[in-house]
This record gives sequence, structure tokens and C-alpha cells, in this order.
Amino acid sequence: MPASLSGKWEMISNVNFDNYMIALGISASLRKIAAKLTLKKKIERQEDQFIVKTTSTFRNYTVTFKVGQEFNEFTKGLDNRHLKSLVRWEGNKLICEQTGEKKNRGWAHWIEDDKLHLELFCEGQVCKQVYKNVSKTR
Ligand code: VLP
Repeated sequence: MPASLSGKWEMISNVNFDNYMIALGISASLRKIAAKLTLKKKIERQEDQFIVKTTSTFRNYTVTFKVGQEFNEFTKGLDNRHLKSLVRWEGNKLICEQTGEKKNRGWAHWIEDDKLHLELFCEGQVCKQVYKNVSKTR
């Protein structure tokens, strides 16, 4: 079993986010706002189900899925597209393929050095984000 993705996380680096957003067709005005955000993730795992909440002072986005089970995803408040998404484990990486209008779209999450790593892919662009753990212990 890979190291747990569960918990609360706060973004500490964000590389190539603008080009990822351009690939998604996000407007310049929205990109300007988004670029300044410190994104947070709350990842919960219940049996074979994951709930991934991305939050910020501007907008929030939640996705719920079961590993290995394709689902319909609507990226409400992001690029507002309808996707067929499928998440699977590939070694220690949790990988999502998002099939729709945009080619080679998806993301990958994994733990490395106690940090949550995220790569966001779209049409050849790769945005790399790293999050530190901010879960409360006790
Ligand atoms: C859209 C780019 C501002 C930017 C415009 C809105 C909630 C993996 C996966 C689980 C994501 C999040 C992608 C966020 C950037 C989209 C930003 C509002 C933030 O996360 O953890 O959904 O795909």
C-alpha cells in the first residue's frame, strides 16, 4: 500500500500553472486571480472511495471517485467541462485520466519526502505542484 495521501495539505510550490491554464482555455483575467492563490487539498479515503477537495479563498472544487471505476466529472468553476474520468494506482502514484475535449488531460498524485506531489497535465503542458502536510495530529 502506497504512503497515505489522506489528510490536509497546503501548496508550497506551483510550476507552469499558467501554461496549464492556457491549455485549458482559462481567460487571462481568471488566470491572473488563480495565479495568486495558495491552494489547499483535503483528501479523504473511505474504503475504496476518495474525496479530494481543492479549496482557496476564491473557489473550491470537490471530486469523489472510486479507484478503477470510470465516472462523469464536471469541472464546475474550473474550465466547466464534462469529462469521463478514471483513477487508478500505478505503483505509488494515483493517476487520473480525464477524457474529453482536451487531449492528454489528467493528473497524478503521490507522496515523496512527506510532501504531496501533484502533476496536472493538459495537451502537452505539465503543471507541477507540491503541498506540505498541515493535518492536525492528536
Ligand atoms: C482552473 C485551473 C481558479 C483555474 C481557474 C479557477 C479550486 C487533483 C485534482 C482533483 C485539480 C485542481 C485543478 C485546479 C486548477 C484548475 C482556481 C480554483 C481552485 O485537482 O487534486 O480535482 O484538478
